[in-house]
Amino acid sequence: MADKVLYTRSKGFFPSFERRPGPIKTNMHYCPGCGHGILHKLIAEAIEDFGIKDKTILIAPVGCAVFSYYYFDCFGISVPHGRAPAVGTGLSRANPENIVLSYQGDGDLASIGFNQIIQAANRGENLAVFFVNNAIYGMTGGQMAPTTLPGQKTQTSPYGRSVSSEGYPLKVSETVAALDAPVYVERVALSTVQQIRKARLAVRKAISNSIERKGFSLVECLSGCPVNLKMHAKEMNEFLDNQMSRYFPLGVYKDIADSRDPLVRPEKIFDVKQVRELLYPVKVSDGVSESFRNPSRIFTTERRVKLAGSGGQGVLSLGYMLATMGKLRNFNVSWLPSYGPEMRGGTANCAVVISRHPIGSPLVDKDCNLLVALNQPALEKYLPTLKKNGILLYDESNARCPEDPGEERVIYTLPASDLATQLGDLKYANSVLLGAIAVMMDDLYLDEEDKVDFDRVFEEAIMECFREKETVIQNNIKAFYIGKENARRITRQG
Ligand SMILES: Cc1ncc(C[n+]2csc(CCOP(=O)(O)OP(=O)(O)O)c2C)c(N)n1
Ligand code: SF4
Ligand SMILES: [Mg+2]
Repeated sequence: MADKVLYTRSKGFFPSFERRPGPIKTNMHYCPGCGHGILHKLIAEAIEDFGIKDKTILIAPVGCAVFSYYYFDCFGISVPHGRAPAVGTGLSRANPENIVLSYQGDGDLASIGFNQIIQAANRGENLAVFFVNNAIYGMTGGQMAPTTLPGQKTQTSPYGRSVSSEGYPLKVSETVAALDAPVYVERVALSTVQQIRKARLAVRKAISNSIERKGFSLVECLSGCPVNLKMHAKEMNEFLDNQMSRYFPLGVYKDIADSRDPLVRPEKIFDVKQVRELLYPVKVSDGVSESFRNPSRIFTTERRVKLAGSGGQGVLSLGYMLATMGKLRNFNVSWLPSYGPEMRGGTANCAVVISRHPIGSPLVDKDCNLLVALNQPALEKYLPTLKKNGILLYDESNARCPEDPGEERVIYTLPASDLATQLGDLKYANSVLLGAIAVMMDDLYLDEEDKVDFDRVFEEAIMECFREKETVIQNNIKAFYIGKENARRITRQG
């Protein structure tokens, strides 16, 4: 009698899996008894049975489920912690044919990404969300999660979660179901066979809602993390079915999909002209024509500038002054500061783009035309991003001229910090460097008529940036002219 194969690998999975690297060659990425494996199987089978492999995008979170991309044979994308609802929104709106599955842990969805999921649910995005609630941060070794039970011991709550200190566990299904937009919310448990069968139906219901474009569905899965909870399989199931289910009752919290019509979103716009008209209500020139608001011949092509140094050196204001100049002379400009810990004495940088045309990207990570380096680390880090024939301007009080500056670079320098200190305050170093930028522009870009105008525009930019602080304005203008007097072009390679 021929063997009858009852269970086999779902075609929603790859034909073969990479094993987890390490000494034990048979290990998978998930620990034995982990709930993620069970949910993976339920989703993979649904993908196969619905025949949607070619239009399904599974968003892998930060957390143990990031390993999903080793297993699922559909489209996949990894996103930053908690950001699956935002990325999912983009994926589903850009192409409503996409079936977008947002797979998230409790740390990912209920902690760092809680606002994201609530907003996406409230907008009724066409997403099927699978929320794995294992009451702990599994991947990072068992820290307390927003869903950790009262009294539950974790690495970061060794005496048990105290509700008077850490508050109560977040009830995600109840919260999402209370919103108007979501169409389906159910909480299931990945424990006994009976519960897993219910989970299987819930997974299918959420995916079928997505296929029918009914909007937002969420399936919360109470799931085991036996390794971090230090339980064997039987204990783990008992924990899920008795303790977790008592706090997080299982069941359907909302199911109104049948009463909703399929979502209709605004029509997609692929026409470039139409997009431009919407994005740029003020008409800007498509090319360098007589009608351009700045009739001068300067900057016929886009100028991309990187300014970098240490926090506190005025790098961001220097970039801002430069962008203001462009703005004052009717160019399109962008100024992109890099904030964050860098503001506290580390490195600081910003990017400025000045263009006659609409600016595509404000990032200046490569093909930089001008690098202004206020210290040595900034010079070394960003020199490789400078274009061939690009211009380097550096503060020689803090940085050395590179021995090999690369292909045909034009180099300007001056001791900006020393000159500023002589002027009474190191913080004027940025305006001293602005003076050096003026020299560089005089040499390379400006004709006689423009030169006079540009001194004026530098002054106007300083005035606009330090508005109403008369002494500061005067000192910065003074610093600007000191920079102009002292800047020198030192070499041109090649
Ligand atoms: C922005 C950011 N913050 C913190 C981390 C560290 N981190 C990695 S996984 C994780 C928690 C994951 O827990 P959960 O979402 O519950 O997934 P599980 O592993 O339990 O399935 C954290 C905090 C990170 N990778 N990125
Ligand atoms: S640490 Fe926990 S959640 Fe992560 S794979 Fe292991 S059992 Fe699963
Ligand atoms: Mg977790």
